[in-house]
Amino acid sequence: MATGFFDGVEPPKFHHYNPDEIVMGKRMEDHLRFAVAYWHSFAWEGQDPFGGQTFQRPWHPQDDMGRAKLKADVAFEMFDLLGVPFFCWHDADIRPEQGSFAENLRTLNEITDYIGEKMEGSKTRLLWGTANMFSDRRWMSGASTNPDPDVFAFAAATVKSCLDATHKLGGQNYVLWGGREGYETLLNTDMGQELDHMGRFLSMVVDYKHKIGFEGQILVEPKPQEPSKHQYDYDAATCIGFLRKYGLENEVKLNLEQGHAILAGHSFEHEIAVAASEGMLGSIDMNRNDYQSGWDTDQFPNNVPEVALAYYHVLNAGGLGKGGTNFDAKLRRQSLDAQDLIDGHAGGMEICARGLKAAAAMIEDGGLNAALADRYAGWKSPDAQAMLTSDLETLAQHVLSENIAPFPRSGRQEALENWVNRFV
Ligand code: XLS
Ligand code: NI
Ligand code: NI
Repeated sequence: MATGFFDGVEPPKFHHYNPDEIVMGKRMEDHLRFAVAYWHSFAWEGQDPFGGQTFQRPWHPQDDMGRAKLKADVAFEMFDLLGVPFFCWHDADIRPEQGSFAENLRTLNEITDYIGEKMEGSKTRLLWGTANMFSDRRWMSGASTNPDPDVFAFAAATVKSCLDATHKLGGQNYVLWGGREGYETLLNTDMGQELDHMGRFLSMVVDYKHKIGFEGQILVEPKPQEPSKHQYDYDAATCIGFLRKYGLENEVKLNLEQGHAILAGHSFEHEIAVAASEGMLGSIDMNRNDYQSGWDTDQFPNNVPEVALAYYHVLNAGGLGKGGTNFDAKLRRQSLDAQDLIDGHAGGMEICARGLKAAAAMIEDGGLNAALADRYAGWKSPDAQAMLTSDLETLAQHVLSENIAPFPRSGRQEALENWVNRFV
């Protein structure tokens, strides 16, 4: 029975997103793998640092199983309206908040059974599940990095329950984002010990994944700060170093978010290129930050050239694989209507479709990749390759005996930027 929440709403009219259109030999839907983020669309009540809820949905407040089920009913109505193939959740988004671990575990099991039944009547699948280990006050000093061993244990129990639930619902990935895994002041923080605990914790997650036969990817999500002053998973490069240090580089990949890249002082394509160069691109959280405010404003994307460059690097890396494009994006708190939820997502899907098509056109045109290959062409010669296994003395001798005098060549940045402009 319909909830009535979307009564009178105009369904999305797509001009660019066409799930069945073939792009570089693959359906557009299979490239983009869109997901709705349960937390922004259904759990967030519209609060900001200066004011309380603005949305007042019929399923708020979120402390009751009946309302949690209504929320799930509305969520699946929206998934169907949008035709999205995936969704994502934190435990705290889907179950009612009722206090003790045992009670929250019981309600998590009940609501994920309910969601599993809804999935049987829907084409929408679970892209990833995750644990909210940042909102409740117990996490204020961290989850796996908390100085209190009881919180470490609580975090282990929490992730176990969320990995079990993700597995039960056929999730294709499991994400860990450490919003409180960091510090407010170094005066009270033993950073080395906290990093060791975080590494050990992640190893336990990987061990448990194998034990239960979960075939999805384990992903960590970099973000430099907010809510903590400094977060250990600062950016893609920092995460990769961390994973290597704890021997997890073949077990864990990255979930990269546009807004987090900006907070770290990078572009989104920089983060994608860093992960791709190490074979660690797992999935993406698509949103944008306000470039003036400096917060993680989690807005729906609306800049085609930026999105196109992101997908250009995704496509060059071989695509998203088991990952997807999760709209980790929320409405503005004045956008109160059910229609706004549809318009926000539909707009994001359109922008991503345009970005994907532009990226594919750039790849099919081949001009950029040809210019790149040309720039490094000198390294194709056997003599140049031999230098890489040589040594400083031999190379110094080579420069002297051949009278080597390098001749600088243009990097052609303007021409390449003009080239991109033809497609976006
Ligand atoms: C917050 C993060 C969060 C993760 C999931 O900034 O983006 O939403 O994606 O915990
Ligand atoms: Ni974020
Ligand atoms: Ni995110």
